Amino acid sequence: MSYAPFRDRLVALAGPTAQDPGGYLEGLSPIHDDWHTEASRGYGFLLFHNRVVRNFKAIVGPVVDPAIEPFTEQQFRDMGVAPFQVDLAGVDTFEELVAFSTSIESWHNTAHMAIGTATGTPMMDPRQNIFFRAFWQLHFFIDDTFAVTLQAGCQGSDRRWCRRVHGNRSETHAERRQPT
Ligand SMILES: [Cu+2]
Repeated sequence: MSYAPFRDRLVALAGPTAQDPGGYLEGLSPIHDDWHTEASRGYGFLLFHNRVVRNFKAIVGPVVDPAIEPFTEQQFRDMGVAPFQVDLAGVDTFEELVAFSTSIESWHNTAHMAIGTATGTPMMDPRQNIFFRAFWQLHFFIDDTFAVTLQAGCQGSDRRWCRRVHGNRSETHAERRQPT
């Protein structure tokens, strides 16, 4: 899977910049740009952004005032973004996770465009958008949604994708709470 080298780059970045929020964002910029030119991403879309968001919350979050909150449904609507509608309770097999990742990624592409237009931020440029609040508000929302499906996947009868994620040594907070 194409995600692994990116995971390694993110891990290598987060260590030395743990006390350097500006350095973390500067280092993330080219990694994020490379990621978005990667051809087949599959559910790596969720894993990549999950790690990016986790690192951001730990390294940059504490120095951002006011704190960044995920966009609400109403805020999405006000920017012309149709709310993301998938029954998350149904996402508890590996195949469903992949389908969920693909569908939220394509929704997120449309959202990037509309939010860029509504806020005047360069949301379509992966090198620049990470420096803007709107990017993180969108990705906090997506990551919260991912966390719900991780719970469902780890608790469901088909736990393959839970293990598959472990197989790539890509732990998530939900997995750490509920190791398989
Ligand atoms: Cu994005």
